[in-house]
Amino acid sequence: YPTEQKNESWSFPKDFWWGVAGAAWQVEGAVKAEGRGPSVWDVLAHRVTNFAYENGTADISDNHYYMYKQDIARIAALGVKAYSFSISWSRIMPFGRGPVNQLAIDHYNDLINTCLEYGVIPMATLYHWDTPLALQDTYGGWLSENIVNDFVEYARVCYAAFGDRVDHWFTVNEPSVFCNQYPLPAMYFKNFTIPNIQQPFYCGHHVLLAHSQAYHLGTSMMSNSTIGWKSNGGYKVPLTNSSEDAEAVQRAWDFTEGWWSDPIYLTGDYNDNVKAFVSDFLPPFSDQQKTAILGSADLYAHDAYTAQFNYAPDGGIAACVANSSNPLYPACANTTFTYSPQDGGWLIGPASDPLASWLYKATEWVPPFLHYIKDTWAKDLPIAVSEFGFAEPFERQKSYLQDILFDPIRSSYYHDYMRAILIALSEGVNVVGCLAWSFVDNFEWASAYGVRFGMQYVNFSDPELPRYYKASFFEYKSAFDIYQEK
Ligand code: GBH
Repeated sequence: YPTEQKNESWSFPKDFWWGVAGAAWQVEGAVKAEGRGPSVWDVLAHRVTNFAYENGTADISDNHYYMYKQDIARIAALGVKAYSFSISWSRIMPFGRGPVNQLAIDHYNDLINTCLEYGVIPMATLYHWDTPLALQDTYGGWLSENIVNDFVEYARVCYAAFGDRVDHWFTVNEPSVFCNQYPLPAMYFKNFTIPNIQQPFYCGHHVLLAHSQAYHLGTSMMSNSTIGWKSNGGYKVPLTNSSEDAEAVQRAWDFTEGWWSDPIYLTGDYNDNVKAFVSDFLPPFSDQQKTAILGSADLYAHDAYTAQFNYAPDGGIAACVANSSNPLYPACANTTFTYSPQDGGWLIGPASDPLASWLYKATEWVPPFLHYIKDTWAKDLPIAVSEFGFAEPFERQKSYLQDILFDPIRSSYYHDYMRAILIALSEGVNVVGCLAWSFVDNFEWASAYGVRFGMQYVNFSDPELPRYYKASFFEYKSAFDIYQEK
């Protein structure tokens, strides 16, 4: 590599949380251990044929439930400052509500204490998609307003048990992803009579209510807490400079980040595009609900992986309407991740892999993206990149260990992404931390073990599940160390 000149005007602030992230269902395994109740994902993986790649399950996955001490030791050995994990709701409350499972409390207590012993800041997400199956079966999970109280009670148990040592909380991970997962496959889950296209929006409504109440509860129970939620999406670039494509970009913002961020940071209510779409079937938020939603976050946390092009559908809105889809809905804001002549040469990554076609290394868009988040929603609040990461193309997974461990595309992603954060910082965007997804290869939802995001390789064929650092972990470390304020 050519030697780079250090840019003396760049630095990561002293208290910048340079960290890594994971999520309960993707890394823990031990799905039947110590009183855990099932979640919807256990059913999706076990019962729905081909729902997960090669019908993989997360029954064992990384076995992090038992290997967390060594996992924390291995990240601490590289100087990692923060570990963002999620708590499994159906471990804490096997039925989603009612009895609390003390073994699960003991488990997360020990995980948190281990972080603290190693000087790693623990950051907890309450919900990363693993809805307790009992709640889905009883009332349809997030489709029902009943989940609001149950989520808040679950949050109360977690704050009471862990809030003396955990200051950083996220309520929900990426609601536009898990809400768009509704309807769940009808054969295996009760069909809750709400029309399919409306289901994501019922889910979203209850997420905003549950999040906002859990936020206020946490603020009242803990004195030093920082509580947020994790947004997702990516920088949206108009494919051409036509006004139709500009409108498509706006629709795309409105139905991803804006669906949540406009209520939480701007108005307490949906943006006009979402409102117009949902007004036929959803009750409006009451004034009291709006007041609770507005301002219910101490930071703007974004899982910001990539960028995308958006463009109006062929034939424009008229064609969308003719196809009887609502012109406001994102179906009328087409998204492409494909290489485009104006993209400045995004490096082909797993986008060439059918299992991760959404992911390009588009780090040149990170500074404008962070500015957009600041100008549009965060304003004076801190911004965190609460997940970012890259999967090497699928072909490499099947090749030799030395190829897997030397992961140049992921390495260059982390290198360039860290530079992009430095640029944004130097331009006055208050980025307080970044959390790399992920510290180990893990169960990548529908892509199961077919797509690997880890900065550590895990040999899933070896019952000991050994971890091996990949080159990208060291790249991530040096990209931080060089610019860390001493
Ligand atoms: C994160 O989501 C998740 O929080 C984490 O659990 C996951 O492991 C990680 O990303 C890596 O994927 O295939 O075109 O339908 C990132 C946001 C939203 C990106 C859904 C992929 C599917 C796009 N993800 N999206 S597409």
